Amino acid sequence: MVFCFMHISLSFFLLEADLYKLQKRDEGERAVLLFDKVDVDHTDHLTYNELEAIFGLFDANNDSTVTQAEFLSDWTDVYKIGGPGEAQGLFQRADTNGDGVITKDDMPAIFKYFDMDGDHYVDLNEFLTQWGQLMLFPSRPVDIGTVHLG
Ligand SMILES: [Ca+2]
Ligand SMILES: [Ca+2]
Ligand SMILES: [Ca+2]
Repeated sequence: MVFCFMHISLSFFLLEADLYKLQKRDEGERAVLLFDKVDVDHTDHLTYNELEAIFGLFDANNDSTVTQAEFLSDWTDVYKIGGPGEAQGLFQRADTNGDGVITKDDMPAIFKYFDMDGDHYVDLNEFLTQWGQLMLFPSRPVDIGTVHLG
């Protein structure tokens, strides 16, 4: 009985560890997939409109406004990019004017963040570099208990 319990715990632990490794390994790949999804003309750089389309992916009801609930549910359930704490931190970063939603008004600052050399294109290197920075420092620590979905 005890052995059985230990075995189940160990299996669970290994599964968790595998999932964690998978997530870590796929982080860069996920970013590339996201990039490719919106780089519709396959020029390996994103224009302003193409970068904006990334945020369109999270606008579930197509009202041109990405709410925190839409962002969290797409981030964790639809695209399975990461966990809710990370998503909440990123949402706060992306809501550059702090009005509680991501809209076209936030895009100029977001584009400027990604376009490191200011040539009005976000190339794959810039995208991966800045995306990695966001993942390393997803905003200030957040209290997951304050996340209310739906
Ligand atoms: Ca929406
Ligand atoms: Ca905003
Ligand atoms: Ca650039």
